[in-house]
Amino acid sequence: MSIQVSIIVGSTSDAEPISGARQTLDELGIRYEAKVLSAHRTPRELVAYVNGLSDRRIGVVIAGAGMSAHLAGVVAAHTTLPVIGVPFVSGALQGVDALLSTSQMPPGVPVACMGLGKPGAINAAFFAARLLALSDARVAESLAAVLEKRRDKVLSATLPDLQ
Ligand code: RP5
Repeated sequence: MSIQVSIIVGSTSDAEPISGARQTLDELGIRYEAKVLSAHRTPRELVAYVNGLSDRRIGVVIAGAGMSAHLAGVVAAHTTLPVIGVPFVSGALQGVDALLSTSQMPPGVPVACMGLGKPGAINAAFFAARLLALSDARVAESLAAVLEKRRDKVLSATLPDLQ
């Protein structure tokens, strides 16, 4: 099974929130590689890595960053692969800055912006699975199985007794 998703984060300090995407891709049986590359601190290395992605048959990029968060936008500017951006909570503005810069891309350079932090990272993995499932029956089956498990969990849940 080949690597289908590239995950890029701007810093090692993003390890906790992006773990949501990694765990979910593991659960879905989708192989990925994870890189730390920054739009600001390692711009040349980021672009060199992104330029090599489509030749490697990688289908989707998940890019997560906090603060002014130009990562997903810069990735989208250098590839025509679908790019899913995840804004992380950090710094004085607690993610509002990252949310706005990830979502407000100019026309022609789309980034699919998820919600903030770990829940957004989990949804990034599910969104990547939906994209891959369009042309990969194995991913479609595994996505359906994971969603069915989650459905069963909700249906078998009960509220705790009142104290
Ligand atoms: C962004 O700035 C990173 O993605 C991270 O979320 C934030 C802070 O980075 P560090 O200063 O912790 O490396 O580029």
